[in-house]
Amino acid sequence: MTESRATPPEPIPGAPSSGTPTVQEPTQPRPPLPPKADQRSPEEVSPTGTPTGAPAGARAQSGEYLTTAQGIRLYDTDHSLKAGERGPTLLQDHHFREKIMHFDHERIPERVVHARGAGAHGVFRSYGAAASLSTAGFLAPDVETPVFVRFSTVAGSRGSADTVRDTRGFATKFYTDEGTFDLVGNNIPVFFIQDAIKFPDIVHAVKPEPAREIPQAQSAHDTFWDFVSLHTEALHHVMWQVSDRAIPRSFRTMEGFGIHTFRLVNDAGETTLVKFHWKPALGVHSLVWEEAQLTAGMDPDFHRRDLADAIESGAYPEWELGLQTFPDTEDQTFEGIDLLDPTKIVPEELAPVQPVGKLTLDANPTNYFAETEQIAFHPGHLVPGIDATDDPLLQGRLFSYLDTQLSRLGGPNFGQIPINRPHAPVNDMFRDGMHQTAVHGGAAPYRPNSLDGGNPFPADGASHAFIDVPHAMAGDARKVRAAPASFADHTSQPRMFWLSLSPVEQQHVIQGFTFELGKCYESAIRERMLQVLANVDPELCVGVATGLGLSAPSGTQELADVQPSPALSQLGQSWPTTGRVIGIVADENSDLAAVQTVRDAIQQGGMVPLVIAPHGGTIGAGTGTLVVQRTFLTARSIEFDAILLAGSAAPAPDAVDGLDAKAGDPAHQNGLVDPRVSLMLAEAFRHAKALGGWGNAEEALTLAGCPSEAPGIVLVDDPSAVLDQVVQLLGTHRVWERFDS
Ligand code: HDE
Repeated sequence: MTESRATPPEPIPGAPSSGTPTVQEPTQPRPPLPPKADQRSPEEVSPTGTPTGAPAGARAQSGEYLTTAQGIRLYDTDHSLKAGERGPTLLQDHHFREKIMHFDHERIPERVVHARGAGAHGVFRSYGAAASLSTAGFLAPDVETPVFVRFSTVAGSRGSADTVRDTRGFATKFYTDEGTFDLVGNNIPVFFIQDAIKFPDIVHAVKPEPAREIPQAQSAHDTFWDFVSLHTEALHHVMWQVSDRAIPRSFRTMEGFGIHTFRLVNDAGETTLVKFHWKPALGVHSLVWEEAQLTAGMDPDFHRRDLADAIESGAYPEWELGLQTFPDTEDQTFEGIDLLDPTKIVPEELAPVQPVGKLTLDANPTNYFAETEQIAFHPGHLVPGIDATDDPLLQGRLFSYLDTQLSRLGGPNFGQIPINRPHAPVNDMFRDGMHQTAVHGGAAPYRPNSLDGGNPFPADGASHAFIDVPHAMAGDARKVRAAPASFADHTSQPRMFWLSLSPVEQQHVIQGFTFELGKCYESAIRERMLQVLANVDPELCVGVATGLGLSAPSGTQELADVQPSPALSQLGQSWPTTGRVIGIVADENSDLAAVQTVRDAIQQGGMVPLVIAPHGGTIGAGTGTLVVQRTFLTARSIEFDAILLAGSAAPAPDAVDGLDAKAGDPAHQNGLVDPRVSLMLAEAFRHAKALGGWGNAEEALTLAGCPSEAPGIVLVDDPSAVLDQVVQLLGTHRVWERFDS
């Protein structure tokens, strides 16, 4: 019998392929299915940057039949060639050897840091607002540039969970007409260290400890806090790292920062110092810590899935690129802040972020390995009009990123891998090497030459050459291993960050420190870190000390006299709700016509409705039939930004401890409401999520410990009105009033 997958009228994102599979094995030869509508592959350009005109997907598999790597058709790939049915495999089996040889070498080294990532294709549309500051063609008015963005965590291995407490990478490759520009940033605007030479040290400290290789993807362990407490320049970064910023709700709700100061140069040769910012259209929104921990177990791919689903459902993630600009003065400071120190920010109140263009991610990769894994970023991929500064962290990065690709991507020709190919002519006179895919003509790969008619010729500014800004060095510069005196201030900006947060966010910072230090084995490390915090703020230090059961030391220096920067808080505004996920709990007793109406309204509002029912398949009958996306067994609160209850969800037949241990939670057993639904509501309530319902939903909420008069609980008779109010609440991300501080 042949069946087709039951799909709701508007498909829910997440289908694995573009076809609907049949239960029966397909046996009729046919060409490979096309990619899904939400997928794109790298543009078809040659290894040397020439458009090929080949159709999209030309690099994918082709033809109806199974073949060897040499294109020879095969009749069997399930049996090796043997000396008789029960005999040994023959060395002659060329197909077996080729298949296993390739399989044996499928893995490449993962990135030393940022190994866990997810990527997407998109476009950057320039407003032109930076055109007077930089000659970069992609910043001219209305220019559209294809991009690929890769988001990542820093510490974990490739298979680690998405929602761990960590900094996130935010790396963007702009395929401009003048060559490739990479903006390789993070979601935290400052870094742990001030000089690249310490990078191996901080990374060794945060990675799993060497003897037991634990913990995975965690900073909550002795070596990390040993390093940080002895290395106070890391303090500003760790303030952000223990704050909500390090557990984002989604990649779509993160800011991005270039961190370093860069130098722009315009047509007249005038220079401006700048910091790059990405501002998410959806605002900055984070998980709460328990939610992040549950998610790491329930759905380790949470961020990866969220990004792909949002794009698939048309809720394209968007950011504005913004610039903070500073005069290029001799001392390279702004309002007393050293612009070369990557542990310092310039508050937006002192230098507003000026929008210069919009990034839209509108397509998922076709193949994770080919694109997201093989993409190779490099802060030295700069285009004319954008130059590096002497930030000692950036200087070291300019070496590291090329070097790392040699072992990761197997040689110097990684720029020819499809996702890395520039969209501008490449005429570099580099030759040969592992995995060379260009077929270079010509007789004279050197300059000057006469045998190739002199080609290639040097360009100049007028013909868009990259001209290094002839920036003056300090007259008395000497070779020293030293840092400027201003780099020694490690506490004023951590204090500014602390003072800029709302009370809820401050509580989360205290809790973050207490958790991380609480997981350290050595008391000396905790005590040393408290001493460091005492110089940031006494209330912070006391809060953490209390949780650790230690006494709070007094500071050893005067508290810095700083102004808060309101822009550092992520609360207090309302944002679009595009792509947010709303769970609807329903069963056969629910008013399914109302559920249908609400479900469609959610979809029309650009959000994702997921129906949660006692069993899979469908509920209801006839025109009122509803496709179920999650069951009481498979659903957990972490997947939903808000939950709607169409009735009171009576216990399902499998609501028994032996079948689903969640159902055994004594706190949620009352015989009236399914205990898994109660657990889901209770979690969503304490994670400050909006909850709504109609019919006898109030009973279910009350029994789950969610009083109807609590903030963010919407109980009215009209289901559409419930949805409207819940969506309103979603705009502020969470019902912050539920946290009592
Ligand atoms: Fe990186 N970093 N980094 N980093 N970094 C890498 O390059 C390095 C730093 C960042 O999605 C590596 O291709 C040094 C700051 C991102 O592919 C490596 C220093 C910032 C990514 C490397 C830094 C970053 C990387 C590992 C200290 C934010 C992932 C694999 C001077 C502005 C890019 C690779 C992707 C990846 C070195 C500091 C961001 C080893 C030596 C500061 C987003 O080359």
